[in-house]
Amino acid sequence: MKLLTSLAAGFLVVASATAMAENTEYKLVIKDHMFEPITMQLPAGKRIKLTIENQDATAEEFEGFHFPVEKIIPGNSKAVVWVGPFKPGNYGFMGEFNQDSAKGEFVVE
Ligand SMILES: [Cu+2]
Repeated sequence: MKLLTSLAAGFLVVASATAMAENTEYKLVIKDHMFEPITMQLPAGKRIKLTIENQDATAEEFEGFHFPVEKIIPGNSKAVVWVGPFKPGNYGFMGEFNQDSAKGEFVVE
């Protein structure tokens, strides 16, 4: 009986963590000095946990044009930044070390 109870509790914890992840966690990849995806849909009014995975060998700096985030991500590593809450609209960002190719946009609805 005790075992069943703790299994059920464990399941509930996992289930709520998954629901939370779907709501607020997003991932951007940097590859060949470009962002994937280039356009990312985000919900308005929420803090967004954004994991940026730099698959290139060289460092990149993630920077928002109209939101105050600047983060250097070394080559072949990941970093987490928090963005928002945003009002609906479009918010461009770039990789400052490769500005010609590394461009993207959040589309917030
Ligand atoms: Cu910068």
